[in-house]
Amino acid sequence: MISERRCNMRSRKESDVKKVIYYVVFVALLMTAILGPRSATAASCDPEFFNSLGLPNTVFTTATPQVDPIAHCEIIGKINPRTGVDGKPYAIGFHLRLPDSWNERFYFQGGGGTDGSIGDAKGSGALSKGYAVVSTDAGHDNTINFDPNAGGTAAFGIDPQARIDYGYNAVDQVTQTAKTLIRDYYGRKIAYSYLVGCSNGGRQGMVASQRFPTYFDGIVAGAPGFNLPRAAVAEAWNEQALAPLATSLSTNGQPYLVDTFSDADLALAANAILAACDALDGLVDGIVDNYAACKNWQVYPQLEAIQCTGAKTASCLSADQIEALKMIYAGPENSRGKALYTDWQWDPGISGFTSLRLWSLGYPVGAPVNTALNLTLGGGSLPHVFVTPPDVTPLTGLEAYIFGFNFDTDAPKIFKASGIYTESSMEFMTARSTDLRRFKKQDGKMIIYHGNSDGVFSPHDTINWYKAMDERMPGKAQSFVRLFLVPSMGHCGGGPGTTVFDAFTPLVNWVEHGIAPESIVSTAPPGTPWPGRTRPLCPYPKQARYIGSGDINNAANFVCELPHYGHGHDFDFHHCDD
Ligand SMILES: [Ca+2]
Repeated sequence: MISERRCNMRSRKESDVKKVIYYVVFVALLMTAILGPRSATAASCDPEFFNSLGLPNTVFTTATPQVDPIAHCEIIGKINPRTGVDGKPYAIGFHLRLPDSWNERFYFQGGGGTDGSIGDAKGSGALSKGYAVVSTDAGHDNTINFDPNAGGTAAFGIDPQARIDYGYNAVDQVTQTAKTLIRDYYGRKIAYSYLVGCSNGGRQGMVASQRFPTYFDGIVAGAPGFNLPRAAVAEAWNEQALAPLATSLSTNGQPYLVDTFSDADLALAANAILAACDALDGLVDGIVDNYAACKNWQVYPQLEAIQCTGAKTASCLSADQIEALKMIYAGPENSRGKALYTDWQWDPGISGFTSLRLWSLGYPVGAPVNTALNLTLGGGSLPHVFVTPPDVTPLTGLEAYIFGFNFDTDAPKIFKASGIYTESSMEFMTARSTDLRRFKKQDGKMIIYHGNSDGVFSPHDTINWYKAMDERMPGKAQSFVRLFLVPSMGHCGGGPGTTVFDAFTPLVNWVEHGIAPESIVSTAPPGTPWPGRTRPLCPYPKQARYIGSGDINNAANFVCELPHYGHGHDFDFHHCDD
């Protein structure tokens, strides 16, 4: 607008007058910003000040000056305190930190799992850089709402409002409240707003981009559980695929899964996948960069090559183990063969802790206790939060619930609404819309990342959504949303790959300086076969490819380019189409 006005100026004199006016207005605004009415002093960091703002249905329990890691005001409060249908108190708790040296930016720190704790509100270092950071329990408190007779920390799913708060309303309420508090505290506008999260926090990011597209300028959505109820069905599928391998019972009298695959067995599977797919990207380096080409027809023969011909030994997998892997990677289906989620990516990260070990198998704790998150976290959330009405189950019955979950009669309950539960979990939990026009229109930018060996959310589900969104937008997804697949990475981190990277700084550069991320450098941490190795992560559908010379442990010798498909096979994944 200013440049248009400049073009229309008729005389030098008028131009000079306007310059003076602009200068005076600019100085006045500057002085207001510096000296003007602002309450940003440590003296106002007390609950009375925040209560005096008169925010409806909001109670402040704490406002305390803090000095660690930098000087700031720490605020803890509750929105909409109320009594749930189970007679227990509920509220949307939040934790806000307002640094004395504020950089005029707002950072929403995404939650994780089924939430229930207010988080540290330090934003993985963002607070130290001057960001005002908020985190939230998403509408329930694990110390209050825990019920051993109703799924433990998943008991909040009995309360319809707590479901909706968890699904999307907490993101809405906490963002609005935090933004108001920040503006009132500093007496200044927020220059940029960000949401950064992984897993359920990544889901919150996608929820924000679709339901509240004007709230954030930039979003990092890691391993987003944007289709979580379907993924929860897949969790049950995996456990039932593994159950026949169990040779003993858990303390709850159910198949004990921890030893159905040893770590050595998972390494055998990883080596079979490497044998099938490592070289497809042009470089044998222990990483499958051309994941698009790594499919069943490549991997099955290599798995069958390591099948035991006699008794199980350390150097072979049993036929039942291989069958279970094929079932898991194909994804859940009902008895009519209809896919209920999606299939998964064959990737050597299968041997990493945050893949099958953490989610489907579990890890040993001494006693025969099933520790797989699919049986504990998923065991609580599937019956209490995702099916409607909730199937109230005591903690000791969660394993039996998952092993008995029926893919014909129980799986459809994630689409059901009934009685006081007016929204199905596929409504209140998901962020599957491909229409991101409003987010794009207000210049929103989003970076999504996803590990190819994620143990709970399939990278194919995220890829399928991205492809559909790109078609809908149409073909303009790259201009505002970029998806980075991370070879060998499990859920939100971990795995034998270059799994350490910073997605937030590239997002800020994109939002504030218009520099779109063409690649993100990642590093292999200690514990991987090549600590210190660096690689570019590439925006889908591009993949990292070696230039043919130079150190293969240096990202500088790789470029991001479109995959070499080869063999005439397309890149469409098997997926559900409800
Ligand atoms: Ca390779």
